Amino acid sequence: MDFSLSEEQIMIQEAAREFAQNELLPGVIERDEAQRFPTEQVKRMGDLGFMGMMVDPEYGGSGLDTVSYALVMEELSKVDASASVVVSVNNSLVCWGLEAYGNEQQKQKYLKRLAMGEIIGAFCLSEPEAGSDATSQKTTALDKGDHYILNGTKNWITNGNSASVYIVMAQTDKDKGHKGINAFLVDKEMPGFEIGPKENKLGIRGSDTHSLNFNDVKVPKENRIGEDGFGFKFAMKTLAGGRIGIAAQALGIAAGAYELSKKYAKERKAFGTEIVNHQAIAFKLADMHTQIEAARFLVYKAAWDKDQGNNYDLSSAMAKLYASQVAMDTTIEAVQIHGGNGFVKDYHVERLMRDAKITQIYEGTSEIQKIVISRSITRD
Ligand code: COS
Repeated sequence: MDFSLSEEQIMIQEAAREFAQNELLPGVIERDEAQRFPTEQVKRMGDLGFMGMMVDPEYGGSGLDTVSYALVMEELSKVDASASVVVSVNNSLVCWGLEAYGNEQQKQKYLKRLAMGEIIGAFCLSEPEAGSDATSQKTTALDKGDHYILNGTKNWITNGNSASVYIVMAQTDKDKGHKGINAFLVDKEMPGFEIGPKENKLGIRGSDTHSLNFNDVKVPKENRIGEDGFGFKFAMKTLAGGRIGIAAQALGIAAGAYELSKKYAKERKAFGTEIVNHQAIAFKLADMHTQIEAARFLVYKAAWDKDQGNNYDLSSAMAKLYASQVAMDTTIEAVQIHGGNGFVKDYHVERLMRDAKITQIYEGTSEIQKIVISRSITRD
């Protein structure tokens, strides 16, 4: 067993840390307040190779492993989870799904530009009545020979307006249940495709989350991913990898809040000494550090499983379940350690606390992760 990172992984981790400090930190509070998408920062992350980290260089990607991707997600999320979710969706849900299951023509047309960060993508599974219950897709895709006609609504779509290409799951044959679902590549310009209102959110306010409407959108058959009826499996396989990205995001949020708290505790004085000298504070830091380290091992193990070609449904679900709980617990304690200062925007921890909550909800709620875990461990 070897817990050390390779030289290349350490270099990538440092590059992400530096970028987060120098280019994400300035303006992060204002972007959160104004719900402003980090357009310039996303462009820079494309230049740094963060938008298509695991994609083969043949398709414009960085050709890196999943552990490197998790390290980058962790570092970015310590500072700005609104920017890191853009990275996560583009890498795990869009680029990975397309590279793994798209055909050559689709990869040439979409993957290269996505992986280089020239355009960004969105993944559209959730609906007003199909969040956790993802097989209940109401969006329809009627087969019309050489094309499909899409109708319906998608909800809570990350990169909702900033994306150029959307992977959309829709029901083609209702009688076949989940085996009648397909996944499609939909261009923003396709007639009948409408971006709905932007959501006003508790956290990750810099990311743009929208509902989407499809009104008789004509999608050529060549834009279907995989065989007829592969859409639900496609979504599940893709989400399993996505959960590693979100688990790493949760880990980063927790680690960011912990680092700020440790620094603050060494500076802030109360009762004649730095507050770190009071056990009430020091023990909180001890718990945070221990829980973060445990979350880190689960996240890296899930990433490693994926890199080894092992099944990672279980490890990614455990990593997301645990890391998101640690993110929530740690950020609440971080606000407590900061006291009155923790409750105001300038100290960052209240934002990290708000951002932590979504990691227990998107890409499968904690309750869904428990379904995946319990089914997996009781299968035999
Ligand atoms: N990989 C491949 N196939 C998978 C899979 C996975 N990780 N998970 C499920 N499937 C397959 C099953 O094998 C089944 O196919 P078969 O009938 O051919 O065996 C099919 O998908 C349906 O699975 P299941 O019967 O388990 O469906 P359920 O309705 O019970 O739901 C859960 C399964 C709950 C796991 C699924 O609906 C889910 O993950 N929901 C959450 C969705 C989500 O993350 N939403 C967030 C949207 S993105 S922000």
